[in-house]
Amino acid sequence: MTINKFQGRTREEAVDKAKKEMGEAVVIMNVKEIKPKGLFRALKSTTYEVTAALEEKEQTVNPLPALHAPLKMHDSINFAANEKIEIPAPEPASIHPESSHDLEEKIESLSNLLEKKLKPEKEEEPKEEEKPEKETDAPKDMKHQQSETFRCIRMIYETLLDNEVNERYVNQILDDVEKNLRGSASMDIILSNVYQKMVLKFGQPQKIELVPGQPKIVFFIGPTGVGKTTTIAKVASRFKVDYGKKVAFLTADTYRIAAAEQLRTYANILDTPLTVIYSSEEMNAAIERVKDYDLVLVDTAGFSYKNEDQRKDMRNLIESLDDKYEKDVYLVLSATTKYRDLMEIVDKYHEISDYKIIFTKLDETSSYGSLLNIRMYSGADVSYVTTGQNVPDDIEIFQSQKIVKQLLGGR
Ligand SMILES: Nc1nc2c(ncn2[C@@H]2O[C@H](COP(=O)(O)OP(=O)(O)OP(=O)(O)O)[C@@H](O)[C@H]2O)c(=O)[nH]1
Ligand SMILES: [Mg+2]
Repeated sequence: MTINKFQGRTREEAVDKAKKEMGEAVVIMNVKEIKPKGLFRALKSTTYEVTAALEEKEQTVNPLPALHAPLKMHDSINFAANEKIEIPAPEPASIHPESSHDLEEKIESLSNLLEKKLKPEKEEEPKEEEKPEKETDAPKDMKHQQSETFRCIRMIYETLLDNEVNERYVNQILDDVEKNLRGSASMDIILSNVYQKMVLKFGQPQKIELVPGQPKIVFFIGPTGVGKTTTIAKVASRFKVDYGKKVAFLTADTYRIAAAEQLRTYANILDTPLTVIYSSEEMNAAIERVKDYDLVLVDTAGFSYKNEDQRKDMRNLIESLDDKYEKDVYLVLSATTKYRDLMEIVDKYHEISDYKIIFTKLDETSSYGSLLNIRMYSGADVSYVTTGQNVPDDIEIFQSQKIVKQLLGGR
């Protein structure tokens, strides 16, 4: 299979280009609308990017241009024990390095945003009996500052609730911040405290770490249709194409007829071995055959958290992995799932194994509150997030700063 990307001013133009270059038999796999960015975006128009594939008779695998897209994954921040945010120097692979300047800008833009929200109340003409007396004295100034502090905290409280952060966690965060502030504080200080507190609550993202000299085995588990297989393809492409590692696929998803075929398509594209496994013995034997590989990604069947039999099967499979291998289990969750359901899912999947979380479909929601809720509820580390259907582009290492900024009303 050959995959290429084509751009045009309209969908049709992009599709025509694909057909001209790859022939009429080309299959359009995805159409992406690219909105102009930057200062002069009003002067630019939207373009369209088409991902087109062509199945060849001979299954030769070529290095795909689509898989050489610029690297988006990068590390986020480190935390020092004193809860100060420490921003490391950008790694060469980072294309969006965070700097302390960025952080200042974020706080400033958030504080401008809140300022605007507070303004209508500020400009309200005070009632006759509330009008300040001419001569101001220190206690009154203090009172005024305290009420400003209170209003600012209230605004943050409402913004977080609007973004579907659970009230229990909003209270927890703001109580902590209030304790730290001990009295009145400026909006910048309050915001910076809330921001830091929330970033800390999210913790450091946990990405896949390879083990020298042996394959790392990574299981992807989770409810149906959340994006496990697609995420595996994205991760595989990053490790294989961008980092030059040897990657193999196993699939234990033998429940659906098309499931193995979906992964086989990606295996063909990436020229990666795939083994379908029906038992734990087959799993260990298949891993033995790729023992000189760096990474073995195990796809599993999605199932309802209510299905006890499938939960048991999954636990048995994961537990029966030969002890000599290091494993990671990633629970894949859709950011569009209701918080109440997510709570049940994280609890039930805990019966299977400890896990790190991958949130998918961030592009399909604008309320990211459940990310924080689930992180605080489950205590599990967040690792990656996915932001669309495009393989391999739409995945990145979880960046708490980005999400916290949005939860506080920034965009
Ligand atoms: N919008 C959006 N769609 C996604 C994302 N990740 C996956 N999908 C889509 O979600 C659908 C299901 O993806 P799969 O990878 O098959 O999900 P799965 O968890 O393997 O599903 P089962 O194996 O059936 O349990 C597909 O249409 C994917 O393209 C994402 O980040 N954003
Ligand atoms: Mg799947």
